[in-house]
Amino acid sequence: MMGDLDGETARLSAAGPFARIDLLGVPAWSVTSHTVARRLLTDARLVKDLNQWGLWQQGIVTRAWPLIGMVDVPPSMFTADGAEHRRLRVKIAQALTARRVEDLRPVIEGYVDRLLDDMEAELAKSENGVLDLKPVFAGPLPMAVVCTLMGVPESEIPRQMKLWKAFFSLLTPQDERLAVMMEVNTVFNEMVREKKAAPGDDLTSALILADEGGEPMSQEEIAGNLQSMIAAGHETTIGLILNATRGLLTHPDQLRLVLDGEIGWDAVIEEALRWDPPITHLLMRFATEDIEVPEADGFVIGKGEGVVMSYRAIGRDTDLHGEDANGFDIRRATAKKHITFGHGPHICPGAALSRLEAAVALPALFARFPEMALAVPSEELRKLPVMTQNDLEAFPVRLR
Ligand code: STR
Repeated sequence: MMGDLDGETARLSAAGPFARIDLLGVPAWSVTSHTVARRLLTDARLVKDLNQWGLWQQGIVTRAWPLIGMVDVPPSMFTADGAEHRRLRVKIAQALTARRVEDLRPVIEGYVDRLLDDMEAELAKSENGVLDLKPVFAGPLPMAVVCTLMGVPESEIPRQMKLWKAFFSLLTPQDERLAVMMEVNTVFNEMVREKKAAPGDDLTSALILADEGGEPMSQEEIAGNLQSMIAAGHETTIGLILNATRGLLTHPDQLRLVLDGEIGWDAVIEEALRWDPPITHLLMRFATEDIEVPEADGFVIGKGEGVVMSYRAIGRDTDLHGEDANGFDIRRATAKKHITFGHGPHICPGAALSRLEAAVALPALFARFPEMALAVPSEELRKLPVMTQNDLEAFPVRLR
């Protein structure tokens, strides 16, 4: 299922707005239609609360399931519904302001320049002018940025990289994955305690302080939010930077338009988000009652069933994007209608930061290495063995 992503997306879309899927032995519905997804993402009968899942209630899904880390996680904005969810999101909105994101611009520029300098140095040593863009550029940037934002010390970065890699990989033995989840939770609970004692100018401290007014967040909820944000804030943006770069390198005519200033980087970023989203499938929501979906000819999601948002298929919905939805086209008029960041109450709170990182990183990369080209055919780029995320094993490029 995972090797051939285009094939998987095409098969799902061909099955209709709802595709019956098998998630490593567990059945669920995959939503592939833009309209149906938008409708369901604002339907209060479809919830994040794991206890509403029939297969979980019956003990058929347990902690032994390899994807359990996507649904059975500490309480946070990601797992909450309704009024509880609003209580948590208000605190996030108070802490992760547009201002705090914009203040990161010089930080991002600094990291990008440093990574590009290091790449030049590497290149001088290399014989063939080929480097893997992932470990030297796309990989380190988002983790460095999200750690700066959250006030996670730089010394912690290598461990976080290692933990999340193991968390997402399907090759990780399950007992190890469960240990990783515990370790992550311990780290963030510890960090909340430390920042409470000695607050800094960072998001973690702002979250703790946002706690002062209104109904407070528990220590566990603050830690849960932090680990959600570090997971979401690094894995996904790596995918955005690499997938956008891939789109441009495989469409040199479009790259030309961008480098000549005829089309803006924002158009590149939005089309990349639509065409090859960093998230393939978002797990999971559960129906608290039978839900009839008029937009899908009256299809009924049964009470207790699980629903997955298949954002890659949704981005290629031909009803919205036309018959050439599989193609990368930065001139596409419908590109910015994509819902790759979700829709409704759970819409990604980090979207602006992710767009900012891509908007700084991509032009700087192409300005420094205008002759950059893929060093292997695009079809040979291998996906990581991860079911839900769309991230590559390696991204070899010839820089000169
Ligand atoms: C990872 C494990 C954890 O401790 C908490 C979360 C909640 C947020 C999740 C995150 C997860 C996995 C990656 C997600 C993120 C929200 C957005 C991100 C799903 C389950 C995406 O990949 C879009």
